[in-house]
Amino acid sequence: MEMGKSKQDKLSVFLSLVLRHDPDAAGISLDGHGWADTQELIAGVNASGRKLDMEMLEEIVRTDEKGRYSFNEDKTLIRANQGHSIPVDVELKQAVPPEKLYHGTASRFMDSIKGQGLKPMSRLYVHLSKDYSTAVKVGSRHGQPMVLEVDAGRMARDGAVFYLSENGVWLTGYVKPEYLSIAKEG
Ligand code: HQG
Repeated sequence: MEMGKSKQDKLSVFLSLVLRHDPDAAGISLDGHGWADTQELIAGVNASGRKLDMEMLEEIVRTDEKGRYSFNEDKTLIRANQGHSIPVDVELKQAVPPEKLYHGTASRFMDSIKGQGLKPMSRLYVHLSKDYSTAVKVGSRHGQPMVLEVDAGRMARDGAVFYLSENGVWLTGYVKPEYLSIAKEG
């Protein structure tokens, strides 16, 4: 069945909620690695009053603009690749970061960030992007965007651990203020 783009976006927002933050919203649970049973998820989404079948779900996983979701090999399980607030281990791969990474935030958070550094807030990790333009988009979700440059290379040499998610988001536990500066546009 063909899905309109906006219908697909709405479903994807709900899937993000269920697979990252609140599986109970679809009456399901996730295992320790963040996996949901695909058929249970489909049934749960339908029971919540939304329409979803396997074909639609496959289309969402295949075409999601950020590659947010993955199936296991035989598609019996599905999970979000990153972004969780509930404590699951999605088997993130540790990786050596580039010298500079970027974090998009809103100007109203800047004073607090300057004082406290970047904290994961409600999520498991601080989310970082490899390019400035992605960070602008992330920041715009919260208000007047502000982009911070993170001295990731130096952080890593100082012992910080970084992960690269399946969909290309860089993650780390916390960024001290000493590694942060205001990014120059580019
Ligand atoms: C801010 C989206 C005050 C932080 C995006 C951010 C991303 C502080 C907000 C992913 C702070 C948390 C994650 C401090 C951090 N004081 N504010 N000390 N430390 N903050 O949504 O990074 O579309 O949890 O700057 O593309 O905005 O969902 O994190 O503004 O990859 O797939 O606290 O979500 O992806 O906000 O976004 P969030 P985020 P999806």
